[in-house]
Amino acid sequence: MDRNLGMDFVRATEAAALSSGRWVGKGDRHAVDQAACEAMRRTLGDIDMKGVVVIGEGERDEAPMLYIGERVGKCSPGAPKIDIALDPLEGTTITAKGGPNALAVLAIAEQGGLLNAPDTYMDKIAIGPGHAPGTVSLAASVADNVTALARSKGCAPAAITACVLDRPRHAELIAQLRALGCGVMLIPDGDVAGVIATTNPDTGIDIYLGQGGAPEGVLAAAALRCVGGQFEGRLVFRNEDEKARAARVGITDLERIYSLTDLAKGDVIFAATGVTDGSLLGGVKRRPGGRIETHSVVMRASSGTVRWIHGDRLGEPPLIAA
Ligand code: FBP
Repeated sequence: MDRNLGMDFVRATEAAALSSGRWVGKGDRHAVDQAACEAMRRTLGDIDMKGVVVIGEGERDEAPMLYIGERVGKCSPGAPKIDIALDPLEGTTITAKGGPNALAVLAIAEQGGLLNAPDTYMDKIAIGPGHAPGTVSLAASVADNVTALARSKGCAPAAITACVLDRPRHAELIAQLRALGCGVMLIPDGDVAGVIATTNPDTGIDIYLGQGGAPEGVLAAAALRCVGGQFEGRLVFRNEDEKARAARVGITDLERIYSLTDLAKGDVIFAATGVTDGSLLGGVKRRPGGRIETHSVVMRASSGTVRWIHGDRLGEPPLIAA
């Protein structure tokens, strides 16, 4: 990518956040998701690129827009070919309930740079930067990973705090962590923010563990490619239909453990805008007098640049029906 497209793409996450931000706490999952999708799609259409959605709202027959394989952008001659992984609203339920850590998020790479992950679960493990390569791995036990991380941090295993999605499937994992004396921060949703939280000492989160969406795994890996840290993912298949989804995107090794660069390689750009307040970004704030504040971040792997953008606009963007 010769041109830094980051600022173009952060406009797309900002548009999605502004639109879905109108629906925070209103209990309507469908409306909030639709508002985010429509706004992101419209903004992507204004970017001069030949874009292909490789991770999106679902397969073509199940998603009306931003489906896997959809072509987006102005597509003028000579425009760069870009693969896009997106989630216009990461945390639909959170937003509908007015909870924390909902994000509009996307990652881009040159053609072939992002794993075309099927819509299945993924086992994930992530830690922040500053540790020897391979400090943690999905191939190791929970106890070995926590012990290795504690050794690298120069603390006791009991001083480690893990972030885990609050789901019944994680009961055994949580019990193992608590048996080691670890703190367990349970999040209701939003594991992209949970993974990225490991890179920010202010969050107090040392390690992310557990099963979440595979598409969200690719998005989180793209962010870690830019800011540093370690991540591994392994797809989880619950039935034959999910295996068929993997086959359709060319995945044959169903046991494979994916490294950070297997998931997001080359010159990756990651952009996100907060919808509700969270550990990564503040949410959309509509102020008296018609001012609207947004908080975004855009990062690029090749330069290591991280730009924090505090947006302040007067007046609403055009209303998109939801
Ligand atoms: P949505 O944006 O689709 O609501 O996803 C939120 C999320 O919590 C992700 O962050 C996470 O990866 C996934 O759902 C976990 O799935 P499940 O809710 O089925 O456990």
